[in-house]
Amino acid sequence: YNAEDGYYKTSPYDPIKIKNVPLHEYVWRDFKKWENSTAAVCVITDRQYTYAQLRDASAAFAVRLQTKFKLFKPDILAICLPNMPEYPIAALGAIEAGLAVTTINPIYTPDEISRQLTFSNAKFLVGSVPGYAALREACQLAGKQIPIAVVRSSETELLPAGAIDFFELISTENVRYDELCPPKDATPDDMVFLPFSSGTTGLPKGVVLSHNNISSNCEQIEDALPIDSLQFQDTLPAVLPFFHIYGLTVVMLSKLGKGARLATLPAFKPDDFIKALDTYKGSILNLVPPIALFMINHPKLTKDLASALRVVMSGAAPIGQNDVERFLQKFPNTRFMQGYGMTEASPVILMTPEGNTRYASTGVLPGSTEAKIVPLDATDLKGVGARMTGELCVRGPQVMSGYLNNPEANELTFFPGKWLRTGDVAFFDEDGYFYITDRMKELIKVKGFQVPPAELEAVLRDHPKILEAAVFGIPHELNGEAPRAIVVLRQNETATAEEIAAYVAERVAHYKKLEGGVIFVDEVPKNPTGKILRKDLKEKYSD
Ligand code: AYL
Repeated sequence: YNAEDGYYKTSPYDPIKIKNVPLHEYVWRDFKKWENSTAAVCVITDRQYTYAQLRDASAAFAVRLQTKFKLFKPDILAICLPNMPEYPIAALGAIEAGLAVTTINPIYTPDEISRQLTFSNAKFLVGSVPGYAALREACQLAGKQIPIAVVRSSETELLPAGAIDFFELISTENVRYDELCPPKDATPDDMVFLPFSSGTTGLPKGVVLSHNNISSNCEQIEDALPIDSLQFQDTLPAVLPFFHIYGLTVVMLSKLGKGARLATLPAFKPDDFIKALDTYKGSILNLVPPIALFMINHPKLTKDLASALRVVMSGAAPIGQNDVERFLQKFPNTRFMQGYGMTEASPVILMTPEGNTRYASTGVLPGSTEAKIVPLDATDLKGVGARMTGELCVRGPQVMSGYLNNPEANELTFFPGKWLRTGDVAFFDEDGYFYITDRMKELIKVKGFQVPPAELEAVLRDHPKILEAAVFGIPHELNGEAPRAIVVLRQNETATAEEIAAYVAERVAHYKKLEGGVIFVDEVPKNPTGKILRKDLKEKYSD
């Protein structure tokens, strides 16, 4: 307790050490220990890289970004790739060249991609062969001429016309490593990643994460993991997309720092996923609740098939306590952990500790992290004590400096004293375990992915027949939530729900579809200043 903050919680762990080194150096810090072991293998094609190969390829890419393309700090490189072994080469190579990386969802439509290219002002793109046409179209929409390097999934796959061969850029032949110029005036507080998140309100915004933000979070994760839960050459089926902060930090960067073997999957497909557990002997697994449900319910995926699996960690969306119990009944030799966090915090804010059995809790604060619970109707910003609910606010070395070029959003997102507002409702118990009970922000989560209502509302408003629209989430058994729209048509217009849903589906990535349906109404409930009353929406139109 203190006079300014009221009650607040500190971490049960020792403080972490801030590393103050560039992120690629941090990730490669112990690389000698496992240089000849596999760093990443593709579950579909079996192509693979050892740690030495991965590191050399990244360095070669860094050299060529600088010498061939004249890219230097503070330029931004965009990666729009499904998970594959080359993903970390592109990311860590760009970072070694002194660039920052913005990560784009590879299933985005050209329109969605073009918006992120515009916001981030990216100067170089790395994409896949199947994704190349969409990238070209996105560049056109954004009015940009950006070089596009394309990763072929094999030496025999053809390079599309106009694309640069990524394999040439990472070739270690004839590369002069001494030509690499370390970025001038670099500091570990410089931006290293620019993922996008809608935060508590509005459209997606660029989240500025620094070298120290990410390496701190990796340290925090590592300290909070039970001793035997991450061993050298543990295999991690990497099915959570690397473009999202969960896949990026928790799966890719933190595990490459520890000598794990990433078994990459470009998408979630039942047979490939089972192959990663069975043939590739997946031993630790980060997942989102729908994948846990899949594992519980799929008859082919037996305990014996997953016999190598020691640790499972779920995050990015709530999972029911009974689902955790059902999971453990089917896979009794697997430890089940949970994590909670957000893009704005690199992402981990809470993790269940060693030996946890409180399955309704998302855990305790990792090292050097503090939290307070601010009552929703508070006039001051003082934290309340155990078992009182309110908005969870956090601070720590993993928290972003802010959104890129967006002082208004930053003003809304931080309380004085650098407290990040999570927009989640929570309480902590007597032992410092936190429980997330609700989400007060407008964000919808489908399979752990962000679906910002404001984005769908903008798409709907562009429809010639629509006057006004509002979007909110309704519960969905498998995906967690589904977006539902209420729509006001223009005078004398008629439309069907299917027609509106199809219009949206054409323009957004498939998980953002109006799976929760479309309801026609006479007006959208708003407050006197014209803000949509989202609580009313949920109450009135959720049935
Ligand atoms: P973003 N339980 C309930 N809600 C959650 C949880 C959880 N375990 N984790 C995330 N959320 C919701 O930026 C919550 O509303 O980051 C939060 O504000 O896409 C929002 O999702 C943030 O969404 C891990 C593994 C953290 C994953 C993550 C979350 C990354 C998602 C720690 O170990």
